[in-house]
Amino acid sequence: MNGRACAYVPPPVKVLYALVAVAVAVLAAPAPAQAHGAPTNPVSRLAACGTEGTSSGSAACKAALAASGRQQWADWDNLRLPDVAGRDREVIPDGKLCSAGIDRYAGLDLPRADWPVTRLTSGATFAFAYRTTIPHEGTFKLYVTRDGYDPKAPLAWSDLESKPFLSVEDPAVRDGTYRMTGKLPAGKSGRHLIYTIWQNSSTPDTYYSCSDVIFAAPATKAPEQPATATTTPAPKPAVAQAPSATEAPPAAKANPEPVSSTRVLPLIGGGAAVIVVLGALYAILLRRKRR
Ligand SMILES: [Cu+2]
Repeated sequence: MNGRACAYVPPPVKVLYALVAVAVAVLAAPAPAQAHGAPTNPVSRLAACGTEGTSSGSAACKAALAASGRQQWADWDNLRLPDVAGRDREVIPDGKLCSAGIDRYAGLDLPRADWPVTRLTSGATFAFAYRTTIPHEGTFKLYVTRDGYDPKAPLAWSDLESKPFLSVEDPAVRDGTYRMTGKLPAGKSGRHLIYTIWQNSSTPDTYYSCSDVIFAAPATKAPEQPATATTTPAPKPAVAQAPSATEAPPAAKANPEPVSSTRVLPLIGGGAAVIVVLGALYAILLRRKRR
């Protein structure tokens, strides 16, 4: 061998170099955000159609999965783009707002009027819920579609009102869900879409979600109308229960499970027992006084 042999690197050392190079590349790359989240009340298309939603069998979800070339959406919490930094309208083209232009979610952009829908009361105070699998810091901005919105036309940026009707920075997380209380847009009726943008401050990501809703006019009678939503089945009865549909009403926030009548009854029974005992004590006291 001649002098050039000194450049020869024995195979085990080459492997070591390669491993070091890979390790450096991995460490140098920005850490990808772990999971993530999606609106569950009003439920987003992806949360409703995903593996943790209960609408994946609906016609809309089936069509959306097919159009995305997917069997299922286990990654229902992962609709995000890096480094948008508030330039949403520049980065995401019209017609692709619901997928944020990401191919594996493309079917979410299908213009149809039978997406799983949440019924809301226009102008009411509402407890918005955004499930989080791993929390991030950031700001949620919720936009509603303008009057005259057509669910059967591709959704364009110009279909949204220019300003969010709700903007919340770092809301509290309870039971794995961001909770935001706010006023629903007033003067809305019929089918609309709520577009949620969650721009992280603790990661480079922004999350995008489309939630289909139907606004009812506020009831003129019925004071104390609770600001709850019912996620109704889109086309068929067995379909559209979102994760949110199982959430307890605001009065029972401490309890993540629905308060069933079988659990309420013992409470009532206990209350009755207390009243009986108090009544008996009172009767005894009265008797003593009379003596
Ligand atoms: Cu994440």
